[in-house]
Amino acid sequence: MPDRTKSHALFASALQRIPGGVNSPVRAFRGVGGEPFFVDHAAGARIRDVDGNEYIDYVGTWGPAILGHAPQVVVDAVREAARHGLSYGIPNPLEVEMAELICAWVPSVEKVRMVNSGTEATMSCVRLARGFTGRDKIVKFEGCYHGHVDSLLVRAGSGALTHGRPDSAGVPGALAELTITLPFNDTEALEKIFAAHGPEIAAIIVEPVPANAGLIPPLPGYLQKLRDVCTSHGALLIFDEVMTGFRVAKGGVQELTGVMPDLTAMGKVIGGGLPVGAFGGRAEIMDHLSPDGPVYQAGTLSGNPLAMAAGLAQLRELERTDAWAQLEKLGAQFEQTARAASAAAGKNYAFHRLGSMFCLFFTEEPVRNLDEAKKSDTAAFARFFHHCLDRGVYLAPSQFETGFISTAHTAADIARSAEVAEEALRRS
Ligand code: HOZ
Repeated sequence: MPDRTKSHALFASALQRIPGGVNSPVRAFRGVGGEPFFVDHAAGARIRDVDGNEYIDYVGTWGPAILGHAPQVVVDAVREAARHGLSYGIPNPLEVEMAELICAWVPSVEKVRMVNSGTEATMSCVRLARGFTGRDKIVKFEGCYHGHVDSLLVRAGSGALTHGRPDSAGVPGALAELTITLPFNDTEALEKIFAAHGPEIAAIIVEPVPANAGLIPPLPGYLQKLRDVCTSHGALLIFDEVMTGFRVAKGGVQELTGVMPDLTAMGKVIGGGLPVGAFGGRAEIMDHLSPDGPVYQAGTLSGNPLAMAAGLAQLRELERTDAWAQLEKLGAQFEQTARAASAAAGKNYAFHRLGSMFCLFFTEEPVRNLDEAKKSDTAAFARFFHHCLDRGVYLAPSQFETGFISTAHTAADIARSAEVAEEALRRS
């Protein structure tokens, strides 16, 4: 096992002053046991800890690092923007550029507002949907995670699921009661709930490809079904494309499937590694926002010039290099080697991939929803995770997360990772 003395000491200090020693629970390694490492440096596909251990990184800061860590073009853009000032609290030209780019790329978005995180984006979508429709109930899906929004921390995925708290304490029962949860990919359950509560439902919010209970593709026609149900009952369809947006295609899942939501929440890749989110949709709905409309939403740092510069630089680089084609190629190689490694280790585990996003479920049964994802052998996953980490391959520290490939990963990185994974699978 690599020496992680300095990380251990830092974690001991962190535990004294930061709850759980981390600023976001998924970093705490509770789903796999042990302690997180502390980062000294990250560049390209590699991350180095404070003890000098180096890892091929498939977490990519949970999605944003699509060009790898600290791409020169983004670092240069941030440096240049900083020469002009750090925050203005009054409009700057980069906000207009970003809004125009988003509206050009994301098919359903006619107007957009910038925020500082994916959580703010989904929270604002929910409030806007309620304000626009005059209805209170929201439908979400078991295992979908939309950030730590009160109304959405009900049967939630990601860290809430990993740590066994899908329903957070501190969310008033009266609010949670307005959130209806359904199993993903279950058309019958969907129809039943709309038959019973249709006129009260403001919106369905969904990750069009759920990526916070592992990665779970929608069954053919399911997203269109969500669209149709919303349309016929006067509810809005909200796509949470915080993880998939700008990653699986220039215009996200909506571009790939042709299914158009009314509102879209965005984040991660859009910020180039700085704290950025956005939400947008049909102009008629977005115009309900203050100062034009009655739905209030605001932010001191929203549209921050450094964040806009970083995001624009990253998005333009993706377009310039047609990165999505490269990511698909790398993803296909990753899938082929991962499946081969799994078979060689005598495990016929479910492997899901969408472009550069992937998940290996430690179950040989099909995974179409949260209950099926939970059949995974999480103890075997934990052994697998640590074996990989100790040999220099860093995967998300939970079975219920998704891995990310960046354009900085090479064929050699992927081949090496597959070797490590095969050995880890044999032992797990
Ligand atoms: N949304 C991220 C992946 N599930 C996790 C980010 C976090 O909670 O820190």
